[in-house]
Amino acid sequence: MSTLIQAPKLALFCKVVDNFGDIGICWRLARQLVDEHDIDVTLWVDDLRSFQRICPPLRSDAVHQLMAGVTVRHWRDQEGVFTATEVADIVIEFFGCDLPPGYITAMTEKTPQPVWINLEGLSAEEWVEGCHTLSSPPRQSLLKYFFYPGFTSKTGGLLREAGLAQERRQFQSDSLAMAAFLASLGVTASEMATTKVSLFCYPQAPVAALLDAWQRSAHAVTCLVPEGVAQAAVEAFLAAPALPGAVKTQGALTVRVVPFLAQPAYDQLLWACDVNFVRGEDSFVRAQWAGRPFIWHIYAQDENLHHKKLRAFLQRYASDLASLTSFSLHWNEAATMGPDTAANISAEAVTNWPAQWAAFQAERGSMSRRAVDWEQQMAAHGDLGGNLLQFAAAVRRSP
Ligand code: TRH
Repeated sequence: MSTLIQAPKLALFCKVVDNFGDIGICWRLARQLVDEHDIDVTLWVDDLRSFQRICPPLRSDAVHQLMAGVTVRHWRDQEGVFTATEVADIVIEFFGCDLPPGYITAMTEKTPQPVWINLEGLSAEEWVEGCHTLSSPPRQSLLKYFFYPGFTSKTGGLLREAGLAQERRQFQSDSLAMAAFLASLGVTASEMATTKVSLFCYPQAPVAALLDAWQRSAHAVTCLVPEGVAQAAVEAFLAAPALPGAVKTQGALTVRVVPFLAQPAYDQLLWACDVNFVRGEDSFVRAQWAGRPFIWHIYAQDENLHHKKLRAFLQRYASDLASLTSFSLHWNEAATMGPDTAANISAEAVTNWPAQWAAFQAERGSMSRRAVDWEQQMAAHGDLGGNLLQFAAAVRRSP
């Protein structure tokens, strides 16, 4: 329980731009604030169907529901009149989503005024440190603060539950539990003995070329892919619909489609696999808590801005891991023409994927050691939820 703030109310506003990361992050943060800090959290979210994919017990037709101690409100429009008493003590807008104007007006009427925070996206770039906790000019007498997750002590840190490392270590040291989990996804005993890879990426990833390389790999690979991920390439390999349970072995590769999992089970998938392909923001961070080598498919931005972000992360994480850097750059089609060029040509056309995979496999031991060091290094910065509450408490105390 936080000693800095006495059970405050916190409202978290989430607009789902696309996919699952927006709600994935907000849901994780909301639960942690309830579980570990005893905060009274209301999560406003505009897309309950996407939410339900990562949290199956959620009702997608409920305007108002309680889930895991979090009040979930369906944020249907920008209309609505709110009173000051309905306004939370801490108001978080995720990724700069526009709060309902009526809510902002009510925020101005509340005494003391709430702490208003814009929770930003994750980046390893250096400028983040300079912008973290800055405020914008007052709007209707309210200041809004920008809070940046990040990888250094001058940022807000990363989302990480207090008991996570222990839970993961326990799971990974219990071979029966891991085998039971994999078996529940249909993984056979012989597949368990192979290099198990989970695959989560955007549709443009060069999956077909990698599947081809794995077929020719010296060691057997089992690729576990949640339903709906890399669908075109997976269906081409399977020559069948990519539905849960679909499986095919060709050469050294078995591809097995697993259900799209609830968020906690997805963590277990990352813990149970030897290598994880992740994407976006939340699965990318979860892979960092899995203690396993991982490859990040970054969310694409205009003018290849994401290549800069990818390089910034690799610089921090993998400066001494050549094969990880090379594989990651090729996977993101960022390898060919040097930094920041718009004229990037398709990496799929030029990448020698069998050689990339062989080099990656050879360096896996160093990557696993790096994963352990990195986790400790990141833990020293605290965690995003705790840091956010400390910051809010400091703002409330300031004159
Ligand atoms: O789904 P993402 O691509 O999400 C986002 C959004 O696109 C967002 O707009 C963008 O800003 C952000 O990426 C960078 O990837 P992400 O962030 O990894 O979120 C996926 C969530 O889905 C994460 O919480 C894990 C969860 N998940 C499951 O719960 N079960 C599964 O089977 C899988 C594959 C993922």
